[in-house]
Amino acid sequence: MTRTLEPSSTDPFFPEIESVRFAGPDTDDPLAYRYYDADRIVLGRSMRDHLRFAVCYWHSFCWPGDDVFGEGVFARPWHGAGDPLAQAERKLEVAFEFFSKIGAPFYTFHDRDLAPEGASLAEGHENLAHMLDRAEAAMDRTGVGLLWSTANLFGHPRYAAGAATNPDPDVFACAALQVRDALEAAHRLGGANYVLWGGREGYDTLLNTDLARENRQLGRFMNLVVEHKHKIGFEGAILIEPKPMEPTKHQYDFDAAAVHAFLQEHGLENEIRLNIEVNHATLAGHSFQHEIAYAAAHGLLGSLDINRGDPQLGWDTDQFPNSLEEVSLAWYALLQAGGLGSGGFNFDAKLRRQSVEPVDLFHAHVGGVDILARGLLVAAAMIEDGAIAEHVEQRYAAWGGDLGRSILAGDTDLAALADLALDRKLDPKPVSGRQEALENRINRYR
Ligand code: XUL
Ligand code: CO
Repeated sequence: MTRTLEPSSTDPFFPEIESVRFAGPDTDDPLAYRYYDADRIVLGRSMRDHLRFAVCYWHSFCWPGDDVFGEGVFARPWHGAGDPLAQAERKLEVAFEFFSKIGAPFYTFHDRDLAPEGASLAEGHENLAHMLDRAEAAMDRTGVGLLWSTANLFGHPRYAAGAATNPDPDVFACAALQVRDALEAAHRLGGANYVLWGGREGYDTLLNTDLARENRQLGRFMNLVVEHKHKIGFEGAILIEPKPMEPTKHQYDFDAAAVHAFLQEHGLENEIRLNIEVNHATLAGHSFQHEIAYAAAHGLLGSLDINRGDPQLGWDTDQFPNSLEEVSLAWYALLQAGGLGSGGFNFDAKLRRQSVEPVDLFHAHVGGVDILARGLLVAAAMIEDGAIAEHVEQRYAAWGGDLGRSILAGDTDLAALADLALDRKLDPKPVSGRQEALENRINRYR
């Protein structure tokens, strides 16, 4: 199915593919949904509303399939030499053809995915304005919405030493231009959220880095973004995407807890929430479920980037999800927290480099959507059964008694508790946590 259309062609890029439909678990059609039945009601909401999935523009339509050892292999017509704006226009048409055929309610983009950089800041700004007109028309035509936009503050050489954390305030101002434009783009296109991933906000060595100063700069930048959001009346959520490493040795937004502390320090804990990505959690030494549960426990849950890493590789492989266990446990944490609100599941995932045919984009997303739908069903069964929640409830039941309540209410102090322990000759015994039994129970829900 590899073809060589000119960038200017308006022919369908995926002519062999009709819209992807739900055909049920027994179908043999590899390009049909087996579990994702958009209108099926699960725990009182449609699967469509639970998933709110998004296709990311960058991996699926911008990345040419290169890696550090080799050049691009995908040979999409808009990747070769030619007028960058004409190529961006063709890429946009193909992207919306794909979003429509896969049935995606949302997409996500960086400013530079949509529009070429140009020879100057002014040209880049104009290119984006031009492409936003096209994007708006395509969204009106197809009904595809924007889950979030973001600014690429890591690709251009000026950002080699960071954007907001750069030693040069001129770079900070260039970043402000890009974020203003990308945030206003989200506002104009009715985006549900705006994301900030600190692409190069970190350090490679402390020998050349003033860590405290860079923290102040980053805090100032985030406050400027929030002020601008309110100034223009953007109602979507502002989200930070934690990641511990890559491209820098140490990224400041290491994990949910590090970003939580940063937000509190800069007075932003009620303004910014989190976009949690599966493999960023793994790279930080956590499970995806942990990062979701941490964010939810602190009122910071925003949206999810739903890709995965590889157990043998220590870098960000950005693979499509396919582990039912990982996805189900994430859903369980999510459903217990009441869902994602304005967030959704963004496939920040890319094909393997050998998956050179356009149809591979369909296989990847169909599988990703279906594993999410299946995970939702497992987690819904866990919730409906209630046995696991009941176990947790029982485990902490004593905290509902007089002693537990008085400790948490602040009615006692350390010395009084010490005396109480002695007076009552307390001798608590270990209680089984039942981990194996609970793990066995999970396997019943599949
Ligand atoms: C990088 C990453 C980004 C963000 C958006 O690892 O996940 O694609 O999601 O900038
Ligand atoms: Co991401």
